[in-house]
Amino acid sequence: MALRSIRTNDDPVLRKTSRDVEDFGLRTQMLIDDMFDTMYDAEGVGLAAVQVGILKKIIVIDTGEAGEKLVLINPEIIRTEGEQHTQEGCLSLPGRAAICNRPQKVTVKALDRSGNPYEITGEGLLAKAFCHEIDHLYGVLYIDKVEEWVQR
Ligand code: GNR
Ligand code: NI
Repeated sequence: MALRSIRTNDDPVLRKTSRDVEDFGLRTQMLIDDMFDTMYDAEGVGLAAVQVGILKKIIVIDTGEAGEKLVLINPEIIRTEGEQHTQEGCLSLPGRAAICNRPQKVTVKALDRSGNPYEITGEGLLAKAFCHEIDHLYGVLYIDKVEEWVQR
């Protein structure tokens, strides 16, 4: 169990583009484990490596569905459907929340933690998490897409 510190607010790393992962060795495995530890400790539903200062295209997600502990490496959105206008927050932007427009259903193509390709479709919160985390890989934050700020 190892926690890494989450980069916040105007930390410039949050605006950078992450690089493709080509190595699935021990350093990458350790980073993924630390990302899960850090995400659960912070009570988030997702985390991108850039949020712990590592510019690699690695995402972990757990929205609380049974058995769901997702690792998405070099992910790409290949299909979307519908819209949802729902609340969003970010561990890197504490104390704020806003309504954003995201697709209701999203299919992503990615590599798992062993480097094997797979596809996954999510709806609702999972679809929103896919979009939010993939945005992080390109330096995009939800505050760039706010429809309405939520008072909190
Ligand atoms: O924990 C998180 N919750 C959340 C809620 C609505 C939309 C997106 C998210 S992701 C966020 C964790 C985070 O900042 N991941 O990058
Ligand atoms: Ni975030």
